[in-house]
Amino acid sequence: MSKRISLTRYLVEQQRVNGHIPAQLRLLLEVVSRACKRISFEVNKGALGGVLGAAGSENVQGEVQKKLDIIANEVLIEANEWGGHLAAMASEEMEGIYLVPNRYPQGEYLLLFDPLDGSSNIDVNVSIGTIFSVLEKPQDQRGVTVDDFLQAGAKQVAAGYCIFGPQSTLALTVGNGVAMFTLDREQGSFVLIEDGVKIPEDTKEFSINMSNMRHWDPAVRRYIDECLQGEDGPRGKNFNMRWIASMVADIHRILTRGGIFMYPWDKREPHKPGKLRLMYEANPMGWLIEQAGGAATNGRQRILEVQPTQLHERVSVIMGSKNEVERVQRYYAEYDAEQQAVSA
Ligand code: AHM
Ligand code: MG
Repeated sequence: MSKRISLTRYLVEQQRVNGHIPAQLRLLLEVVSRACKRISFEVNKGALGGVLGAAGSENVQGEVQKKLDIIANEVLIEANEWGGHLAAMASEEMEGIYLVPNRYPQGEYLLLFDPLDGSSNIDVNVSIGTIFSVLEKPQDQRGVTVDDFLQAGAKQVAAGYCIFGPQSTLALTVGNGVAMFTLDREQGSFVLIEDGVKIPEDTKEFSINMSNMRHWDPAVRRYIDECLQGEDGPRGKNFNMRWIASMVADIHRILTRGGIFMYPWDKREPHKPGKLRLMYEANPMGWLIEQAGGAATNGRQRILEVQPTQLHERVSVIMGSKNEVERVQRYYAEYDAEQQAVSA
């Protein structure tokens, strides 16, 4: 039998052998993975654990919270607040930042998470997941404020997600490629299933909510129109479509077999740059995708270079197989150039 490598061993190797992560970050990622394990067990109980359904509350963005959104948020906070690795946390489900109480030791990191992404899928037994991102606390003596969190995605020191599907699988990057670990429920530990994950540069699969087609801008319409024309169109090949409505599940598929994922700006709420959140969704997923050889853009700028101006900032998202993402970016550039020419 081939040797099984646990997440614990992988992290120790990242610290000792490759010198890639400090001990504090390794320990923090251990705690996050333990929280993911607990969330996985809660998700698995479903109706038997009384965890399904709405909680009767709304989060800061006015979205209905599910019981499991709240449970997952609490699990992540409880697991992380006393460990001594963190200074503060921020969550899609909380309005402000959560400072580690001063009765606990303070650490040097900031943890951001979407405790349970794909909430609309919780009650229908479709894959959902936890997404997380780790930043360093800026080095000064002040207490932590929201401003400390407003760092571009390129500053992340770790990012990942845990998908709760037929298997619970954790994907992680510390800037040294992407590794995936599946939860062995009998042993209670995450076991390495793939290291050096690579996304094919080309794809025949796109992922977008087609019901929003009439609201898209012309660059996105052009790209999807061409895909839909298949062999008879300019792309000269047939495309397949998948939309799970859980970003974690769509990105997991793309890390596994390639594809392009898009949740672009659209006209329904024109003042918002997009639906998805920069700090909890786009940044961690964008870094994973780049670390696996893919690309991530908002159409006009690399996602990891977008400077956040608020905690719950939203962003237009286009990420996945490199050549397809670059094509969409080119369509944006061509459209912008046409518009400029018209107005000149
Ligand atoms: P959530 O974090 O509230 O679950 O929202 C994010 C989700 C993504 O996982 C998914 O890609 C998208 O929203 C689906 O949106 P839609 O229902 O508009 O297709
Ligand atoms: Mg969510």
